[in-house]
Amino acid sequence: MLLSVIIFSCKTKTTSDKTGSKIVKDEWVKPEGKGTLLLLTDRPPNLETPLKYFLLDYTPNKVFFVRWHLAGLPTTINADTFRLRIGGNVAHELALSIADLKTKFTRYTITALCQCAGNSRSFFDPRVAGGQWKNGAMGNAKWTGVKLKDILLMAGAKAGSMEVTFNGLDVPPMSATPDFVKSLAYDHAADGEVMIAYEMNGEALPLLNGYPLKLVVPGWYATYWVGMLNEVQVQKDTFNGFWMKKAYLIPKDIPNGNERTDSLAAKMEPINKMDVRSIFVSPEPEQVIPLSQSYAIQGLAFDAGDDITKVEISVDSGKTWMPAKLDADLGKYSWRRWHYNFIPMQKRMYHLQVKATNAKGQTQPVHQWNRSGYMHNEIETLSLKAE
Ligand SMILES: Nc1nc2c(c(=O)[nH]1)N[C@H]1C(S)=C(S)[C@@H](COP(=O)(O)O)O[C@H]1N2
Ligand SMILES: [Mo]
Repeated sequence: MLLSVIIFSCKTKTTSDKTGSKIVKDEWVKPEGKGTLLLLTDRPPNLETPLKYFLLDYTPNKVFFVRWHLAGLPTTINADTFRLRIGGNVAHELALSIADLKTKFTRYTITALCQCAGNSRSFFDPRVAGGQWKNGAMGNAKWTGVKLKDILLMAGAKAGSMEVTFNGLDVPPMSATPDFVKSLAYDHAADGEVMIAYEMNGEALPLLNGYPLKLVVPGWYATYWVGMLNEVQVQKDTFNGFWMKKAYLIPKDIPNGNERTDSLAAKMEPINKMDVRSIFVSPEPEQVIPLSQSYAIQGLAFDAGDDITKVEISVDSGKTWMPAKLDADLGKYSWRRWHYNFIPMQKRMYHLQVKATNAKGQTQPVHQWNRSGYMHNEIETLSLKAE
């Protein structure tokens, strides 16, 4: 299997609006084995899913977003010689082939949303450095593979182990950048939900999404979903790697990871569960909708798996809220589609807002910000013209 990111439009197209200010147009790419995606960076590949695909329950593999930190990605992976190695604080080290995973363990499938911690970073005010994602750094899929718990059992993970670490085949291009290694608390890793997927949506994973194996951590931000996973180490003690202790930190114990530009949080902790969010998917901003007719506004709501109970729409800047209809429930770790039949009665601009609430009563803030641009979940506004 070969990897090559072919950019068919790599010029940044700029035009000017009436005021003369520069408008940067989207750039598109079609890497080998994938569909057309929005380009953020090509080395390493960081590619965003176009919003229109979020009208589907599951995000097709071909247009599933792509996010890598290190430019050293293997361009070929031999499925026959590939081994997943399990070691560290275990009774028996294992080297499992893909065939071993498929035949020696119980097959397990779960639907779960994979959302980058930095999804929607471009909407932070003030702006935050990092990948300027819109809402497309996420996707919903059916993941099939093996429960990590079953693998830890076969390896005879020793009692009292503190954590489990995960490493993939990608390597730093320069020795200055630390290798991408993530960790989970041992009890979390062995909870029977965390799994190693060899299929997404019933097919092998695309190379750019972590072929042949990806760790799936339902409800947690995608930074933990280590792709091209080839090494699992059971750790006796706490793991102190760069990607756990220096990167991917959020303000500690503060709802929605919120902090203020003029008083940054004093204590930080590793990012973990996804916060509650809802977004608009259709129509797209500034679209014209017909007057005095019912128009279906559609979107998505999701959280860490605590059950979205309510999605509400406001057309008066949040003074009053009306319930949207929740569509099919695809599982607690899935996103939930919703729709709202909107009948605009006046010829004017409407500013719709959407807000989700979960079974724990957690909901979305009016304003949210943090220094790293993570967990974006402030209430979204969609401006539409009725005529
Ligand atoms: N090996 C490896 N796994 C990784 C990463 C990485 O850089 N290397 N990035 C993580 C991050 S931050 C995200 S958002 C998801 C993205 O998964 P995708 O590329 O399949 O969309 O992969 C995660 N797993
Ligand atoms: Mo991410």
